Amino acid sequence: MILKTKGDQEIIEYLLTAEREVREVVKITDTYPDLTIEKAYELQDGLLARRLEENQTKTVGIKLGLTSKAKQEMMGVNEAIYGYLHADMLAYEWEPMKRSELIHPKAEPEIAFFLDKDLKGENITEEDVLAATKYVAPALEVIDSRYKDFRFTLTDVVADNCSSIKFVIGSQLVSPKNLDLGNVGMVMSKNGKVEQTGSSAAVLGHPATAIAWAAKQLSKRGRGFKKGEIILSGAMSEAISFDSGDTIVAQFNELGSVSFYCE
Ligand code: OOG
Repeated sequence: MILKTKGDQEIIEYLLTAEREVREVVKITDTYPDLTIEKAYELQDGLLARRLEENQTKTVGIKLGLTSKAKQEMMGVNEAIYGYLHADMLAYEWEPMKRSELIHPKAEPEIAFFLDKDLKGENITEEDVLAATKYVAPALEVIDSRYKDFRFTLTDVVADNCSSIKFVIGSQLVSPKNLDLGNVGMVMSKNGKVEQTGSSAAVLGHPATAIAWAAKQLSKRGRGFKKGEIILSGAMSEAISFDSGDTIVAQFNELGSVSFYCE
């Protein structure tokens, strides 16, 4: 599907239809090469509103993306991004993920933060982030860019809600006070074979630094993180592709593991 020059609402429908029909589409900057990052976040908001309405769901948190050098290099960009998590993206370890609902999925290992305080303002520090965090947990994010061959520019991916589609949280919740969050090792395997290793240090040096960065970005738009929200702090390694029949496991030091099976 190729986008002809159209208004914002048509761009939003174009991306929503790609997701709904489970098919990849030509990236929007092929039609709108001058799309700015501000405009891309506006489109993301528009898409969010439509998706919440269409799926009768609600926002449960925020995901950060491109927070690691590995991911930035993989995508040829040098900036982090954020998007929204909806309740219907939450998947469970015990429930097979349906390959038929996904275009070309990839899994990313991340640390999830559960907030028990609001976090808002342009001067939020790493300490503020940790003080507002009740628990952290191991997580796998499934990304499924709506764009052909998973290729896009920064503005394309922001408009597409940062490729989000699903996320799985492991069962072990740990207080951030009880571990060195800046140095959590991780091994991700597919069907028992190690595919990626990484560290939370890859996430802008420390995942709380990435969240403080996002708090600043959100505050520019009069927003912030809210008590009760889940934050996915960004991939700790490169993403891996998976297909039906695959089991993905990410094992984290001190945080335990998280896994899913794709049917
Ligand atoms: C963009 C989203 C990347 C992360 O944690 O780096 C992301 C993509 O690679 O499709 O979620």
